[in-house]
Amino acid sequence: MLLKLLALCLFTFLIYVPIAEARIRHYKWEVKYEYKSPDCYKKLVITINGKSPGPTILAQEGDTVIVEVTNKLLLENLAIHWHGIRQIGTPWSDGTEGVTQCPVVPGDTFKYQFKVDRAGTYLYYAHYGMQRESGLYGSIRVSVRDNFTEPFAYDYDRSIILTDWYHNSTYEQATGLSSKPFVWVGEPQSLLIQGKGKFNCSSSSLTAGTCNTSNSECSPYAITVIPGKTYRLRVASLTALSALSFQIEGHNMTVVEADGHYVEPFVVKNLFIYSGETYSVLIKADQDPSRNYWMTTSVVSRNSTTPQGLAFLNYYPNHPRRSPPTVAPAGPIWNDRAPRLNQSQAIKAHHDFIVTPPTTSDRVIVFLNTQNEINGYRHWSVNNVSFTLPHTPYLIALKKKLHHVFSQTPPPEGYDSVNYDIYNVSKNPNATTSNAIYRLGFNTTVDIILQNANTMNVNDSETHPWHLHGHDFWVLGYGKGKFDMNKDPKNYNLVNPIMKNTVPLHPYGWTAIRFKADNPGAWLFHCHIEAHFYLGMGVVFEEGIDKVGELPSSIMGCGPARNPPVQSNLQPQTQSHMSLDATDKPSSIMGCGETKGFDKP
Ligand SMILES: *[C@@H]1O[C@H](CO)[C@@H](O)[C@H](O)[C@H]1NC(C)=O
Ligand SMILES: *[C@@H]1O[C@H](CO)[C@@H](O)[C@H](O)[C@H]1NC(C)=O
Ligand SMILES: *[C@@H]1O[C@H](CO)[C@@H](O)[C@H](O)[C@H]1NC(C)=O
Ligand SMILES: *[C@@H]1O[C@H](CO)[C@@H](O)[C@H](O)[C@H]1NC(C)=O
Ligand SMILES: *[C@@H]1O[C@H](CO)[C@@H](O)[C@H](O)[C@H]1NC(C)=O
Ligand SMILES: *[C@@H]1O[C@H](CO)[C@@H](O)[C@H](O)[C@H]1NC(C)=O
Ligand SMILES: *[C@@H]1O[C@H](CO)[C@@H](O)[C@H](O)[C@H]1NC(C)=O
Ligand SMILES: *[C@@H]1O[C@H](CO)[C@@H](O)[C@H](O)[C@H]1NC(C)=O
Ligand SMILES: *[C@@H]1O[C@H](CO)[C@@H](O)[C@H](O)[C@H]1NC(C)=O
Ligand SMILES: *[C@@H]1O[C@H](CO)[C@@H](O)[C@H](O)[C@H]1NC(C)=O
Ligand SMILES: *[C@@H]1O[C@H](CO)[C@@H](O)[C@H](O)[C@H]1NC(C)=O
Ligand SMILES: *[C@@H]1O[C@H](CO)[C@@H](O)[C@H](O)[C@H]1NC(C)=O
Ligand SMILES: [Cu+2]
Repeated sequence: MLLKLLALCLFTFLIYVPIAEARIRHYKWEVKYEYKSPDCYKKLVITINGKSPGPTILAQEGDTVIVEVTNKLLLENLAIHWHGIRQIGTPWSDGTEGVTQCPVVPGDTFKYQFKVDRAGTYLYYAHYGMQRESGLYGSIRVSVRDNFTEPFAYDYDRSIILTDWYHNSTYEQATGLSSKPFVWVGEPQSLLIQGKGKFNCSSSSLTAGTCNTSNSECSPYAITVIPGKTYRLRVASLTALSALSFQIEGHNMTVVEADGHYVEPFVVKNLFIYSGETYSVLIKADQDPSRNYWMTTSVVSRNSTTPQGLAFLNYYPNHPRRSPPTVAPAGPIWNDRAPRLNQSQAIKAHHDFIVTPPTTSDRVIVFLNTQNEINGYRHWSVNNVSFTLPHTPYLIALKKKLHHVFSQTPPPEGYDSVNYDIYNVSKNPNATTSNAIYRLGFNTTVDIILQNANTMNVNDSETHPWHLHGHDFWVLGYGKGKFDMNKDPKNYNLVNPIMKNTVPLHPYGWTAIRFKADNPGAWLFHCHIEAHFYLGMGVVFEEGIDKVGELPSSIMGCGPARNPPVQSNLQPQTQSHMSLDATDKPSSIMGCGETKGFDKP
């Protein structure tokens, strides 16, 4: 125990270096596998400094965050994505393996450095294969500038992350998904709230010692509240598969923030939340204080067998482990789509914080979301193309003009909307795999229409949460059925659209978004469901590659020789600018495929 504490002290430290207003938040993380029992079932979990969820990054708007990550996974590569952070001027720190960097190989230390330029609720997690669902994730909470007043008031600020949890390893899952016949991952065994859930250990035949409901690691998560106080609860979802409904028994929630943007407040009894989304809700501890209340998550959009996720809202001074005297309220009907679409449409920018979108766009790309088969292997695709990552990350390939390392045939801008029946099972025999990308004119305005369709099962269409790296986009609208290019754009919300980085595509529906291609780099846009992206549901956008600063050469490559020692005496000038020509650049994004040893001094 003492040794563990000492190790923690050595690896967990935080330095505040004041530079005028902005500061540097410096973290050192050690990532490894450990046996944990988050839902009472013992399995290997990826931890950061011994924890899953990992430490919360606390910063203030304008600060620079530096995270030095040491990969102690022994046999597995690593990359960490900073979800919602646009990485303006630091596209090499996006942490997207295959797009912006080579993986961090076991034993290596990688230094991520970026500016958190906007207050809000963000996330981080592994972005290598399906690694995220092994437990490497956490919150980033960026507070407002000192003299800034938010459009709502609260007494305390809390963060929770909602996940789903599988007992099979990512290796077992990836093997099944990549096999013929296809083995689907199935519904998760549990739902976790801030890394804690409860599996019914007696419900299946388990080896003795692998599942114990008395294990303190799986006692329900509790948020303690003081009667009468108002809490800002930052709720995020990082599920591998499930769309969720989050609810607090007896307490309404006022939605005030979404993906780092202030929302025109509205009250909900339950919050629908999709993987990759973050919300802040306000709750008032104004109920009978003599008892505790249930906080629940329930799967929606899938006919799931997974039991509800349970946590407690603990009214002080009741014991935090004291179970509420009631039966946990059931979630909404899983296949009732109307309230989900309604909530999506209800999210508008706060009237004092509207960022007006450009009224027209320069390019419209339609993405038909389907499930396909290619040579008998199951895939997910957009416009019949199932995306694969090249061996050389795009950012490096593009910057170094290594055009032969990925397909130069432009991917389709749309699909045959006249003849395609989105309600019927489509076998899509012509689906192909490709690693081609969309090249966007720098600073142009781009519209993306996400179009949903039937899967390969009769009467089945999934919810796909789409996440864009490097940008926030305006959410112009949602609709049912097939998007009508002549009619639907007339109803776009150009008045007060919310800006987000993750948006759901509802079953058999469409979602329209708009963004400015003004952040030089290569950016992934993908479904946030682990298995769907793993099997091809994603695309990459390139914009302004010529404006990307010289890619780092000091840390090119994946071995320690190409990883120079980390500078400890960071110069305020260099750090606060994060400029493209700074000398302290992470060349550690290079070092696999053809970039190995590239530009080596
Ligand atoms: C906020 O503080 C910064 C520096 O701390 C100052 O430059 C700025 O003028 C202040 N803004 C307001 C509105 O007070
Ligand atoms: C879990 O892994 C086992 C192999 O260990 C495999 O037989 C089983 O099909 C997997 N289950 C799912 C749902 O993927
Ligand atoms: C757990 O599973 C057992 C066996 O299926 C069942 O009898 C019991 O009711 C379950 N317990 C809970 C809390 O669901
Ligand atoms: C389950 O865990 C409790 C608490 O740690 C322990 O007392 C008990 O012996 C364990 N049961 C089994 C079957 O391992
Ligand atoms: C929650 O909101 C509903 C509808 O506005 C209202 O009827 C109910 O009384 C509210 N509940 C609480 C506990 O405030
Ligand atoms: C949902 O699944 C259950 C079995 O788990 C099945 O009995 C039921 O018919 C399904 N509902 C629908 C609407 O498909
Ligand atoms: C739609 O959402 C609004 C805002 O949350 C709510 O007031 C209204 O009751 C909802 N309507 C339905 C039919 O769910
Ligand atoms: C995808 O394949 C289907 C079925 O073969 C076809 O109807 C559709 O037009 C194709 N879409 C594209 C973009 O090629
Ligand atoms: C689905 O397609 C099949 C043939 O591929 C056709 O027989 C059937 O009528 C279609 N169903 C609907 C609802 O359009
Ligand atoms: C598949 O593609 C080939 C040539 O590219 C075309 O002739 C054929 O009609 C396509 N089939 C379908 C079902 O779309
Ligand atoms: C980008 O476009 C806007 C107009 O939409 C223009 O004001 C701005 O100067 C452009 N920026 C660059 C870097 O070209
Ligand atoms: C299709 O599925 C929906 C829910 O997903 C269900 O409400 C509906 O009854 C189903 N229709 C048929 C024809 O099975
Ligand atoms: Cu998906």
